[in-house]
Amino acid sequence: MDPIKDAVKSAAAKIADAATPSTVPGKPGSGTPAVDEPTTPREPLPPSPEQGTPDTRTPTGAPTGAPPEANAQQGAYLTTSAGTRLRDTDHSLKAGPRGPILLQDHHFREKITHFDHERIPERVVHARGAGAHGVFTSYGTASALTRAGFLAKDVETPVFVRFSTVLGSRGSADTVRDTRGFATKFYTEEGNFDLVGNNMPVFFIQDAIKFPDIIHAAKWHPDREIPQAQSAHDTFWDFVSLHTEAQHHTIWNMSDRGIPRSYRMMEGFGVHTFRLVNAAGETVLVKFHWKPKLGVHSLTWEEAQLASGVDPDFHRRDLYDAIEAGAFPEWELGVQVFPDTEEETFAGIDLLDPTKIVPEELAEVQPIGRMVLNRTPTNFFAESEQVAFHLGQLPPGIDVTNDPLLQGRLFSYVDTQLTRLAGPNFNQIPINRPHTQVNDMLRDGFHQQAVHGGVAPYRPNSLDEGNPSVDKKDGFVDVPARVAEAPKIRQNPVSFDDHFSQARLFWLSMSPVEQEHIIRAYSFELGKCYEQAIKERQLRCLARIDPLLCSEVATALGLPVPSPDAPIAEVTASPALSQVGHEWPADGRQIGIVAGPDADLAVVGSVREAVFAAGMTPLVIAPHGGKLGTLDVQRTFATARSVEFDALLLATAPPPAPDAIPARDEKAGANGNGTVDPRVMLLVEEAWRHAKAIGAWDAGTSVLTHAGVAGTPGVVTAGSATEALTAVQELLPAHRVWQRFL
Ligand code: HDE
Repeated sequence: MDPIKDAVKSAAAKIADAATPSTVPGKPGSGTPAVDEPTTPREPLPPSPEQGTPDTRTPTGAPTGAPPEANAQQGAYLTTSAGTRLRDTDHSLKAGPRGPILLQDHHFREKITHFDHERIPERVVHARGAGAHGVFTSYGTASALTRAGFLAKDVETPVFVRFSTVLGSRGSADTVRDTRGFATKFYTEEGNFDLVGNNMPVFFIQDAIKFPDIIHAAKWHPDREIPQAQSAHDTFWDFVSLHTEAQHHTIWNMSDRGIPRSYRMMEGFGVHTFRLVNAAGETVLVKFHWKPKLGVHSLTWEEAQLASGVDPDFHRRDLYDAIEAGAFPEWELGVQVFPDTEEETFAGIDLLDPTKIVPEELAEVQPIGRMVLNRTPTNFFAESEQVAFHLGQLPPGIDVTNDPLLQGRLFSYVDTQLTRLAGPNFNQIPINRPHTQVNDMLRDGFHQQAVHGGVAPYRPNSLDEGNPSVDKKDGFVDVPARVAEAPKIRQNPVSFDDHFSQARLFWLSMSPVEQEHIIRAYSFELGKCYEQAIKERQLRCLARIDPLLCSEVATALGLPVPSPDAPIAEVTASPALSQVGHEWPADGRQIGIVAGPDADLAVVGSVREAVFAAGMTPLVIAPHGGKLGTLDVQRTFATARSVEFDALLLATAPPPAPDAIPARDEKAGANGNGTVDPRVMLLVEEAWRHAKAIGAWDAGTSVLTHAGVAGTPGVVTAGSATEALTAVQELLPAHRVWQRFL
């Protein structure tokens, strides 16, 4: 049995008798717009089927029973914010048609005043991000370790996840080289649990007091406010080369992990060590890991740069489109478990040092549950922007350790919301409302949503007959961990002094092609620095990590190769850190299909449906927009760039289209051979350069010959569309045709 052939056959049958072939994601609204302006009053449109909203809870966590639409605007008519219907919102109230606007125009003033205050401060870090709703299902495998109810067997917990970059402003590009945030809010029945992690398991600093320093260094220069959203500049390298505990995180950023292909293809890490406590009061130390179902994959550096211009919303769009297409992003949550000993070390690794990992080969990641993201937000601001994560939101059964980075974060995450969300009541915003009863004795403050009853928000009280009580049985457990007797001192443990051994471990764990990418990343970033002293200082750090890495980057910079000023650490590699050499599902991948009027359009239609049937998204690329026969065109030769596609299929060799002239489209200036449209040639060359699978049939195969790529690895010259698609599908699980990079 051949599933692709079957899919092609059944899709072909479907196309033959159906008027509604599958549609690609990206529909902007839930309605169908008419060309003429609609004039008949109607109720607001419902959300699109893939959209979710915050649960309809009161500010104090009670279910309201209202449908999700109750969160949104009501009624068919335009009103003031106080609900009065309006006759006109197009003209201000003036003293005659040519007169000044009257101060009495309360509608004008309300409309403009509210508009003037639409923006709130963006996050100090992680300003650029995107969120989605989902559900976490626990396997129960952690229930012996923790009393947390949501980790008991088969318990389902709603979640909201926000992914982000760290350095850029809200409007910056998604695909810059940076760490990514991976913050999850579990709405558990014992209160919200916020697991606020990153896509890298280590951090730049060991002590929270250094956070403003690293961020001031990594963000733009304060005089010119450049560069935006990248670390390739003097202040970043100045800091990390001096404050060498940053070197381990820095090499992660310089690796392919710094430019993920998709949020769906990122690992997540809690970074710090946490303490779990079970019903018997027994404790273990753990590190949290999110493992993506689709594997960990990255863009190439050139793709990342192109995407920043062609589609700055690359990761956002990918997340939303995947959910809309039903390719729901999925992760397994796992823990590395360590005995809770007095030294708080494992295999000689200090578990309180957030610049260190414990290799998975030493402590395997044990799966404890599965998260599926299945709804996009209905309103970006209300959900992704107003969601407020806080490390201190922990359910009974999960506690913190003395990691000095974690300890500082426990302060910062509430503090920052006071400005960003304008007051202390941010947990009453719909997306932050717990899905359980709230009785907190916190009162008043800006934007208070609750109407608190009673007269005694204090304890002890008798006037409210003792309400609220503390719960000595099931309440939050502060584990009575021992604190060693010690002087009060501004100092780190000695074990924190090792800044290079794990940077070397990471380097040694990479495949040759990944090492090449790291060399190039350092060369690019340091090459963008102005000051030679900073480059020389960073080269000294690289000399402590690896001689080859150091000498290759020094050569690129045109600088002498320094000798290490201390012996290079002897470490064992951790193969689990490499992204290459595994195979993963290709769900939600985007397949570009080059077609034209001369292609066999029935076959193109069948291929398109087969791609859908395989859980991926086909995008038809044609000389012009609109339709090719009965097929909808998604991209034109002028708008398509290879970065959007995970693989390319060619159904024909389209001749130059009428707009293939450089004055209209500069891309047409490249690669013209007069036979094939030059933009198609560019598409193929880029896809080839980025090591993507390419398949062609019929006249499409001649494009491969013209481009000089026929017969090279991962380029399929096929006798039929089915053969081409099958071969490309076999190549996709490896993510790229890695041989092309060697
Ligand atoms: Fe954060 N971090 N952080 N951070 N962080 C914030 O909180 C902070 C750190 C992380 O999608 C801020 O609400 C300090 C490590 C994510 O809304 C702020 C320190 C890790 C997000 C803040 C750290 C993170 C934030 C900014 C050093 C990975 C985005 C806005 C002690 C484990 C959450 C906000 C979202 C956001 C402070 C270090 C992850 C200012 C002081 C380590 C994913 O409170």
